[in-house]
Amino acid sequence: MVKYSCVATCCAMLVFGCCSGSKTDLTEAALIPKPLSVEASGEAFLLNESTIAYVEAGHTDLVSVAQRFVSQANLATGFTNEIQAVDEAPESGIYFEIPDNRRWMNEDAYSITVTKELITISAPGAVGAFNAVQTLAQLVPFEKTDEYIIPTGVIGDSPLFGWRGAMLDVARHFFSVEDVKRYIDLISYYKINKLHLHLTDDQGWRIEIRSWPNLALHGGSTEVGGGDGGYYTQEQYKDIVAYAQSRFVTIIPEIDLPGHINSALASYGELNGGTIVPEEGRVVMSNPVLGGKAKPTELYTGIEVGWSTLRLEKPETFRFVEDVIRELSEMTPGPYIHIGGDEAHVTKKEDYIEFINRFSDIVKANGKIMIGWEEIGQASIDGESIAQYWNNDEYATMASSKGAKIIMSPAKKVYLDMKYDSTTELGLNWANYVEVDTAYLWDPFKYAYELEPERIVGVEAPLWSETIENMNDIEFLAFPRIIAVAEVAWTPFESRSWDSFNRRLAKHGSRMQSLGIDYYKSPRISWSEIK
Ligand code: TNX
Repeated sequence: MVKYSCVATCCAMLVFGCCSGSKTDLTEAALIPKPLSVEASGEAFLLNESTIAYVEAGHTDLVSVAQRFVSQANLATGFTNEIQAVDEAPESGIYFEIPDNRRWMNEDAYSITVTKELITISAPGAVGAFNAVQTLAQLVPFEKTDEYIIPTGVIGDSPLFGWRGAMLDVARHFFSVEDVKRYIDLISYYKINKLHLHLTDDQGWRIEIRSWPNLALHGGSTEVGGGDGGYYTQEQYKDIVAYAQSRFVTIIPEIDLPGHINSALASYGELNGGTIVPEEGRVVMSNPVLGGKAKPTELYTGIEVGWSTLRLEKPETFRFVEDVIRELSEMTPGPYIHIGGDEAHVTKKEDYIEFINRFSDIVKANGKIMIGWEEIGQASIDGESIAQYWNNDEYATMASSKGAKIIMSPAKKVYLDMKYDSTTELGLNWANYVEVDTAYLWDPFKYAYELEPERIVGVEAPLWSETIENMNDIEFLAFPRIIAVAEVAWTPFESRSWDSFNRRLAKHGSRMQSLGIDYYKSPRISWSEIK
């Protein structure tokens, strides 16, 4: 009897202990991506309406980071916390500092120290402080509650990769400035810091180029399925870039060359290098051999790939490329220009190599770093260029052996346009079905064995838009897989486990719901365990 009641009491204590304790146990917090180190001290900091966010005086860039915390926490709490600059650490509240006596692993690193009275966010600069804000925002309970308890302890954090990317294809279907901004918000919550915009493809040209106005006006006038399409004016593009910058996200613009180019060939026939119309199987070539009137192609609204090409031998082609890269470089403060380079199946191999070599010179002349899909490994690229692995080990290995850096976007793992399983309505499945665990369970350094690990600079998850038309579709295919990829890019493989990720992601279900994210309720995640 005695024995029994003891067991019962102990069980009750364990259960009670676990649940009341978990709120004040920092190591139990569902943080994604998983930080480098978390130590708990078992007490509670109470966030309320009168909590003040202090910023170390003299660091104006920290003020906007503190503002981001206040507005993100507001989504959960409804509070409008005040921000003040101070000369030294306060006794209570939230304090943002850039200490000059500490060494950091990189600019993304940060630490958060939570005591009962004070939360101190330390970082080498605004980027690290912004990352800290994303972690802290995940510590603020998302469900409405009387007490916003933040567990005490210390988090020390730094990412595996500086390149934690997402790609959005705005060419196959066009997405509004508002949609792109929302995507930036959602990915930045998970510390993704690069947004690659696939701005042009056979079906649409989505960026205003003032020296070649017909590209956007005509080339942007439709999309897959024959809808209205659209394009960003230069002002709108700059607005997207500035919005991204305020979330510490770098925009990487892609102009896909020399294939995937029909929207330009339909706008300016003189660029046409002999394009095979997919449905009809006939070759359309403008300016055949000895002159003749330039003949633009028809606009295209299907989803075949690899059938269009620029014309190498015409001077107009490089005038076009120079003008486009120049205008794009002028409106892009970030250091990168992506020139595509994929699936140029109707470009002769020697022409392809010459194209890429010349693009590389043009990008460099504009002071930018060239990125291209893995196929650019065939050209004379060097250590300054970046190749984006997607499907072919051989091309990527050629790039890495020439010294190029590599971004890992294996289609079988991180293509967000792949169906989750055979029942998923949206998406394609040419590479794989990609469930959440498939997107999570891989090591970027070991995925392609021939690649030299030291060349790998990051991970990026592309979302191609052949089958998606609106923001809900984007969210359904991206979430929650993009969250898995965010952790793959931030946390070393050895420190990750599917069970832990599954448990933490389950708790992000209510958070995604509150943010209005139309996410896929994967049966592989234990959503029912949400407390
Ligand atoms: C391959 S990945 C492509 C895209 C398609 C995608 C569809 C790559 C560099 N090219 O043109 O949209 O597959 O999954």
